[in-house]
Amino acid sequence: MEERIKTLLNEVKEYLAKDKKDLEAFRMKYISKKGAIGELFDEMRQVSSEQKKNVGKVLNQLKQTAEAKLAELVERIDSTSDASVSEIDLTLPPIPNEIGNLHPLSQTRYRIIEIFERLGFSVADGPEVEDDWHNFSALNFPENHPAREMQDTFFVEKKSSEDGQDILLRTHTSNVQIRMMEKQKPPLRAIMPGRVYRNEAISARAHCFFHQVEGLYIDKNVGFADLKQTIYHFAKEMYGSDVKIRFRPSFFPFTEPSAEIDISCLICKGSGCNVCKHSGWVEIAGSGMVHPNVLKSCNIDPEEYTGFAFGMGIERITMLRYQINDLRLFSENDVRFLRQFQSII
Ligand code: 2NL
Repeated sequence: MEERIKTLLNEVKEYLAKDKKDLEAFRMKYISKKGAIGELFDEMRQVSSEQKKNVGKVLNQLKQTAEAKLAELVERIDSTSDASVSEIDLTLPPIPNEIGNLHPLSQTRYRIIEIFERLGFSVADGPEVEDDWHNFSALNFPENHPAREMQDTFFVEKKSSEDGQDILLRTHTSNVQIRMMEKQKPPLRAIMPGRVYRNEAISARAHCFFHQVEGLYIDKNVGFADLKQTIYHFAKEMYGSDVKIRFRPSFFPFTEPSAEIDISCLICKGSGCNVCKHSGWVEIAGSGMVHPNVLKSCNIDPEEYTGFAFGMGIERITMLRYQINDLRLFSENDVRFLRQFQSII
């Protein structure tokens, strides 16, 4: 009998219960009145008096062990009674959280927008597939201007009738300004960021598409000094307050007078390096006073209103900002390049 009790003791100690059903089975098998322990107590009556003391001792031990085991199993199963919880292994290492970041060109675009918004400029957008009028004619490009040639512009559809128009991929975002001037009366103050296309062979310095921000300010009495001060403010915000700017005479069909804008080289601070080709200056934008013919094309009276406009390449500004030397990096989607621009935004 002592042997049977010891076997039961081991069984009890090693009993595994995974749910309430197993728990009830344990209680029925060992602890209930008709269970194994109860039966052994009944049998105690037949045990000889000299053995009673020993057998009684181990039997009581079995009873206590079984009751303690039951209490332990009840507690464990109650605390994990929600089946779904027990399936989650909290000790597993977490899946790494890979945070992405804005493309460097987007970061620059947002910074440009932020600066001009605080000067009261709104942000406007327009179509990338455009007609000849909004991309060329309204901007005072003569009929035979070289920019209209196939080798410079991507044409989507050549005009099919005398009164039809060529359809093309816009070569600048000026089309958005034209559309705005056609629709709204001055004062107008807006910037137009967007993608533009040119039929160029792809290299470190040229691509068949790039990004531009153009700006337009039309009102009564807007002069060249307003253009200069606006650009100077922009340059200081973008590149730091000790930056210098300079205007060089230039030509665009849509502005008169026109000027190219340079900033003092950020890399060598004017002493000469590769970036500024040893001149101490780098070009950041083109600008000018809106040509009277452009205002007339949009039904704005050039005797009453004047305005300035400017255009800059977002790639160029980003390359200067981060010292990037190959334009192709922006469109190759190589995460080794893109991850270097991880920031809080
Ligand atoms: C450059 C030069 C420029 C403009 C863009 C403009 C637009 C209208 C009327 C007059 Cl609707 N001008 N835009 C003016 C001067 C320069 O861009 O080098 N861009 C990258």
